Amino acid sequence: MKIPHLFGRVALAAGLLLGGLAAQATEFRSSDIHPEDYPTVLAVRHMGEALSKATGGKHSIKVYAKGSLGIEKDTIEQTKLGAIAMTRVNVAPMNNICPATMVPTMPFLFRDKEHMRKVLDGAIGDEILKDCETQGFVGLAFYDSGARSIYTAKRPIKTLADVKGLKVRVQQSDLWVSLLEAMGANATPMPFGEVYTALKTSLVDAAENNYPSYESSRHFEVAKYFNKTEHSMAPEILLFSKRVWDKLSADEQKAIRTAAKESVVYMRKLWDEREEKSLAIVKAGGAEIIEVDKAPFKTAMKPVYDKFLKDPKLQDMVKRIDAVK
Ligand code: GTR
Repeated sequence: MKIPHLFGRVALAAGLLLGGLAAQATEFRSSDIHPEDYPTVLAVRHMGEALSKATGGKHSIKVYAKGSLGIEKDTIEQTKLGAIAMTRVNVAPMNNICPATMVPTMPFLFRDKEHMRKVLDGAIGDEILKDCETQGFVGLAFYDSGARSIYTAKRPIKTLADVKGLKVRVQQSDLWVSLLEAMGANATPMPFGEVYTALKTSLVDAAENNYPSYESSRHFEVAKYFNKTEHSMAPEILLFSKRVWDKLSADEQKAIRTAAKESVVYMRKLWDEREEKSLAIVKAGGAEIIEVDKAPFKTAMKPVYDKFLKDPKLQDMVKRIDAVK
């Protein structure tokens, strides 16, 4: 083939670069329950921009924030069906679907934020993401979700005995129900969007979350004792529909994976800033931050490990996570 002038050559090069990409331009829909300024929403937007750049404007992502596409359980289902391309959820509602996601949910598993990031960035993180594939999801990345602590409406928690009999809202996951039951609580699963009213009307006595969610949801207005149990660092997960994925070319898939991984770096910066900012906001709003002796809580978690990590592969994963220095 004869290429007459420079413009032709450049066009050909660009064509080869995008050669694998499907002819159809697509705006992938992605869901999130959090508001527009939440780190997860901003990170997926950032990913969309990177994807758009990498594909010469052909592919982009539109983030539907504030739960406009539904609660996490439903958006997971819609993603599986291919009705929406992507969803950003916590690993918790994936626990019943994809067993490996139970591992990073486990109580007191990660020593700290650095340990968690190192594990999830490495081969173990990839194994967990891959485990979701058999269930119709391509796991693209994990995002930070900090440490979750129990916040209470009427009285603080200082010891494990203080949790006994408390009605605590949990995420929609069997593991989460057991986790709070093992602390002696009465666990009540419900979608995140219902928690404010549930706390306000005393349908529940408590809930548990990280600082940014405690702040952005205004839960601190109705449950002012933030008791630092820091019982789980269950991360966020970014899932792509396998149905949609399988229709894409290898180049497109690569562009999506790369943009997702890049967004993790961006997200972590936003997350660290937001944790600090949220803490300041809730304190100014009257929240009391309470130190808790965590040792008895840790001991109480043994039945949760016994019940949910029966599979030797998952037990081995926990050991490998412990060994990551
Ligand atoms: C938040 C998380 C959400 C959701 C929520 C909840 O920290 O970002 O995806 O899991 O907690 O408690 O339902």
